[in-house]
Amino acid sequence: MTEDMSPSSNTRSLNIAVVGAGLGGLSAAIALRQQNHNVTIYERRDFGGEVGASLSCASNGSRFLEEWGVYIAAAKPVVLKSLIMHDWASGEVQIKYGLGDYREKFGTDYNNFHRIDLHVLLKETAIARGCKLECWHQATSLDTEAGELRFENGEVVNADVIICADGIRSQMRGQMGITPRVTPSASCCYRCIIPTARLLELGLEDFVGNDAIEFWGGYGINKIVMSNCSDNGVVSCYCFYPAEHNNLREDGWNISTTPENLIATFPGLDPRVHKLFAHADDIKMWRLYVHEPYPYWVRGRCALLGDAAHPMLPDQSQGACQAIEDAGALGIIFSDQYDHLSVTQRLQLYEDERKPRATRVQEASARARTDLSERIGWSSSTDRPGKLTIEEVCGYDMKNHVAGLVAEAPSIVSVVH
Ligand SMILES: Cc1cc2nc3c(=O)[nH]c(=O)nc-3n(C[C@H](O)[C@H](O)[C@H](O)COP(=O)(O)OP(=O)(O)OC[C@H]3O[C@@H](n4cnc5c(N)ncnc54)[C@H](O)[C@@H]3O)c2cc1C
Ligand SMILES: *[C@@H]1O[C@H](CO)[C@@H](O)[C@H](O)[C@H]1NC(C)=O
Ligand SMILES: *[C@@H]1O[C@H](CO)[C@@H](O)[C@H](O)[C@H]1NC(C)=O
Ligand SMILES: *[C@@H]1O[C@H](CO)[C@@H](O)[C@H](O)[C@H]1NC(C)=O
Ligand SMILES: CC(=O)N[C@H]1CO[C@H](CO)[C@@H](O)[C@@H]1O
Repeated sequence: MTEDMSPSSNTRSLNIAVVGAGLGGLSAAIALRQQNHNVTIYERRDFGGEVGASLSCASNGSRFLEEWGVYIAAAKPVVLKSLIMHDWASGEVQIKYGLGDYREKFGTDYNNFHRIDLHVLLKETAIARGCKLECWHQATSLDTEAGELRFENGEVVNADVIICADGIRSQMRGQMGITPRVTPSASCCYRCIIPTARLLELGLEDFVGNDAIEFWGGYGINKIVMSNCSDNGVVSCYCFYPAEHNNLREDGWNISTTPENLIATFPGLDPRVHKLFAHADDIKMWRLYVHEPYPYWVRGRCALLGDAAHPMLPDQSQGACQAIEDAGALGIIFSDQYDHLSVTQRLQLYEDERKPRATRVQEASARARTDLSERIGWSSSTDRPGKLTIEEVCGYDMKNHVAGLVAEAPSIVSVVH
């Protein structure tokens, strides 16, 4: 496989392999397919293990979904209208921060999805657009220079570009020579869901129909984040508590606990939330880790994307949005406009475009863990210099930024790791 030195032509398509069919990998596949590349997605499993909980998608994630023509309504989002802060013990509403003019200001709705719905939608869209999806292909090794990918099942494939979107525990990252520096977070999380109908049966109508993300706590480790995420009426709760509380060594996506234990984890909390917990479904533990930013994201023909590149704490609700932005950047950079650049140059441009911003959001997510006032959207004011704001996150104009990088930094032409 030779470097792309051919003169620019409008039909030059590349063979692109994407490792991992999570939200990031599927988004990348859709964005690259949109630019007429041939895309194959390799997923280690089938899709049994998807996590049932809410996932909010701010405008600069939703913006790309709209640009790619993803039919967002099919994933039945709830359009968020406000953020509500409750007193921990009494549940009294302390602040209601309206997002009323959000679409006008930022161009799209603030969509709250049930993550399985978004996953199914992206998977179906990718396939309908002509991406190939190969399940039961667990990637095991990578030759970054040759663009060669090997799988546990013995298959070997070559590609012009390999996008490694294999999640927070990425194996491909190690194949690219990166050893993450990871520490367990002092916060751990239980998440659970409950149908709207059951809330009504329980007399918890206060939590119905608010079109809001509702918080209890958030100054210190304890924090409850509740939101309605599906027009079928599924309410999802994220419940953060000190990791030392249950001294669990176990890890994984499928560790359950009982309603009794969930209640006992949060003594003194609003009795209405305890009542909800007592009748919640699918209560699962989610261990959290802090990853320091990696030294680089790109090697040879390979690039990291999504959680594989910048795993972040969930406290800004930006993990999926940042993965979608990564995919958006690939779509721009692998468009005809930049096909005078080689694959290596384009991937370097991707890193230059994305790494500073994703790192900034990653750091702001860590700060927001024990300080709700750092959460974007919670307050859009600039009450602390350097604070990440909703304007910065949602007012980001990536196309101009990429064009600026190309214009101002001819060095991308010569960078080699
Ligand atoms: C409970 C929860 C709540 C969240 N809430 C929000 C939110 O509100 N807003 C938000 O923006 N983000 C949220 N996030 C973060 C967001 O879900 C992630 O940042 C996003 O899903 C990352 O997508 P990804 O595709 O990079 O990784 P993943 O979704 O982890 O996907 C990786 C995929 O790669 C596959 N894979 C792994 N290894 C291999 C291999 N070797 N070969 C082949 N395939 C492989 C996996 O099976 C998986 O399908 C939340 C995350 C969790 C867990
Ligand atoms: C992409 O796929 C089409 C149709 O299968 C094929 O004609 C074309 O050669 C492929 N492009 C590359 C770069 O392999
Ligand atoms: C999760 O665990 C439950 C038992 O607690 C089991 O029935 C289920 O099959 C598991 N799911 C997955 C995807 O492993
Ligand atoms: C969630 O939103 C849907 C549609 O907007 C609505 O029908 C349902 O009652 C809401 N549930 C709650 C708990 O707010
Ligand atoms: C990359 C991207 O979608 N940027 C948009 C973010 O939102 C602002 C405000 O709507 C737009 O102007 C940007 O184009």
